[in-house]
Amino acid sequence: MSNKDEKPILVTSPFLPPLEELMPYLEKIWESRWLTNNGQFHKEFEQQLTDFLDVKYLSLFTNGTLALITALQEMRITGEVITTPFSFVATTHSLWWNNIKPVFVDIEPDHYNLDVEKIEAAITPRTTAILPVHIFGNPCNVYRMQEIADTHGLKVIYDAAHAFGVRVNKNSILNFGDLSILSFHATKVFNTFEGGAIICHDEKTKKRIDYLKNFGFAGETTVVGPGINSKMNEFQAALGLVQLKHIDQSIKKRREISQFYREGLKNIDGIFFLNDIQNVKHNYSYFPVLVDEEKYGITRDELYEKLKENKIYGRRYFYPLISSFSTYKSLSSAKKTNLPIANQIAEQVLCLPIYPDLDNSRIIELIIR
Ligand code: T4K
Repeated sequence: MSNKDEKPILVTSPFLPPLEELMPYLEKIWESRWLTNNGQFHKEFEQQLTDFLDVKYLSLFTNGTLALITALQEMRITGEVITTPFSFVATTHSLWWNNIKPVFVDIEPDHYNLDVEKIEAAITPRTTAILPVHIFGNPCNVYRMQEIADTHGLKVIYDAAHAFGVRVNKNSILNFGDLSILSFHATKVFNTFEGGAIICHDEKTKKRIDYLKNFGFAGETTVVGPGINSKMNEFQAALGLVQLKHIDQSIKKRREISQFYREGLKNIDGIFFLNDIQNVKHNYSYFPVLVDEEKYGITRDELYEKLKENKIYGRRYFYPLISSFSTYKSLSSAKKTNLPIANQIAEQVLCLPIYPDLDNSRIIELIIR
């Protein structure tokens, strides 16, 4: 087959269950005319997801960004927050929406997460929290992070948008820190078209989060704060219930595709990829590689273009760094000299396509040649 006839391969392709599995749920929604505001499917999905993820309390949201913004509000975070520049821009935007100053700290070169050993130097009297990201689903150093937070009296809110189902030493990654947020966007391992959640560890906190996502209502006539509307609707919740039946299989297939990539790319000079970490259950949400121009012979951007010419659309997540966007680049912590590793990784990273039914052999062949 000529290149012209090849079907494009995008960086991801959302998993969708067979439509007939969803239809009975839609019929129920149509019958009941209960479309949103803590409906039956919302209740069921919230409970099933809490059990599936092995967490204590979880509140569903309409997307991950509103979950992040609300998580910061719930903890009453103000002043300065230490965060990573190597993430999707929504992480830092959630601070901006709360009038909080982001303070960027560099990442570590092994898994591209916030470098815990560089956090203390960035703490000031105005620092109130740390907002780390389990980037590409790889866990941050959660134990050391907590030690630092405890020493300095800081909250930790994890952006776990990539970390659905990830476990460390058999414990859900979502059980660390004060709060964690998830995203169920179309491009994520687990999707409800759009969607998200906040995970917390006690009932009172969940109650307040539930008020905040519903305009601050704590009863028919009581408003306890300036809440927003970030409720998940019944359609999203119904889809979530059906998706949950397929998620284990879906992650298993992603794992096989990751292994195939690793096998195929292992002897290529100048192409680096991440291996599984001992005692971590991964979700294989992304397959980032680093391109070393000197060893591989062409730059990351040249490889990106070459794949594109062959209708393979990898993505340079997360380039450019958040710290280089106009909203944030004037911050003193955004300087390149403060973030050498993040700048280097952002120049070299390319996320290769990964999704359950992908045949990645052509991608590997193109990278080898
Ligand atoms: N924190 C982190 C660390 C995040 O990564 C994200 C979101 C958030 C917070 C915020 O969570 P949400 O508010 O989104 O729930 C995408 C997603 O829009 C975004 O959700 C995600 N991170 C980010 C990493 O990726 P783009 O700008 O790359 O999306 P887009 O439209 O270019 O799509 C990417 C690829 O996926 C394309 O090749 C096409 C394919 N695709 C996309 C959609 C929407 C499909 O095949 N079907 C689809 O429906 O941001």
